[in-house]
Amino acid sequence: MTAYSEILVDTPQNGVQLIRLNRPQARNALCTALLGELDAALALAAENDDIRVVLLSGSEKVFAAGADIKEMAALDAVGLWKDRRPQHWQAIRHFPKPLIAAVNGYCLGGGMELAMHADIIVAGTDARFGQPEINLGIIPGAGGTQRLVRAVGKSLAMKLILSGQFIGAEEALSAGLVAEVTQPELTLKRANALAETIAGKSPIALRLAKEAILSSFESPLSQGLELERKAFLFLAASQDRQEGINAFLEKRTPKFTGQ
Ligand code: DAK
Repeated sequence: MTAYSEILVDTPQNGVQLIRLNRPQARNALCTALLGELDAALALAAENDDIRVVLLSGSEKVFAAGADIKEMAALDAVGLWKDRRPQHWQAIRHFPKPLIAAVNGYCLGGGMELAMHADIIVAGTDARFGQPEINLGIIPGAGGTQRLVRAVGKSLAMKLILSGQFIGAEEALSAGLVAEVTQPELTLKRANALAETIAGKSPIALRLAKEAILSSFESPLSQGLELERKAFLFLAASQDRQEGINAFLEKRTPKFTGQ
């Protein structure tokens, strides 16, 4: 059993692993230890066939207030050179299963970048999204300049990153940053219901769908279409595809095994 101090890792239920950021005294600021634990928990989740989807949340009041500013302040050039955080971010980026973020309250800086590493964001109406790094004389360092512009377009990304201003959940929804907005007390419940729905699908199809969608950010359309075609063909060899089709024809619910 892995022991964690900065995150809470629940027992998986119905194929969903809930991971909660748990540094309330620092508004869930993403210190290196927290990122390391998240990296480790995701590595275990990636290997565990009982886990089909990971649900990531903060507390009821804050998702995460960004990188740990106190820790960052203590890093000199050599400290930054040895910094392990980029490796942890890489691991989060490469997590192969669906990752859903349930966001309540502040979701700022590195916290917003973490939410943007998720495949789907479900937010409470109390969520506040922002990239306030500019107020510290820095810029986003975990992909914010790249992912935010892809999520919401140039003008709003520029406004958020250059001004440090926040937006609320409804604006984030209309901009395409989040997939769904709920009452704050229902955020986790709603995100969990979505996670359970996804967890019932074929794990192989989920993995390939995620890979294909993410590849659209990296490659020209022709290459993305080629990847999709090959993934589609690959799935023809899976038992899950047979099961999905048989279940439809037999008018029953499919039971996907990941084979
Ligand atoms: N880091 C460290 N401590 C933080 C913190 C943070 N980001 N945010 C809050 N805290 C601490 C406060 O210092 C305070 O500690 P004590 O004074 O009690 O010891 C405690 O949490 C409570 O904070 P507040 O009193 O301020 O709480 P409020 O509820 O009034 O306000 C707030 C909540 C989230 C609005 C406020 O705390 C705030 O503005 N926090 C800072 C937000 C911010 O500027 N975030 C951006 C940080 S820069 C990189 C990857 C990523 C990044 C950089 C590099 N690489 C891989 C290279 C990302 C950079 C950032 O995110």
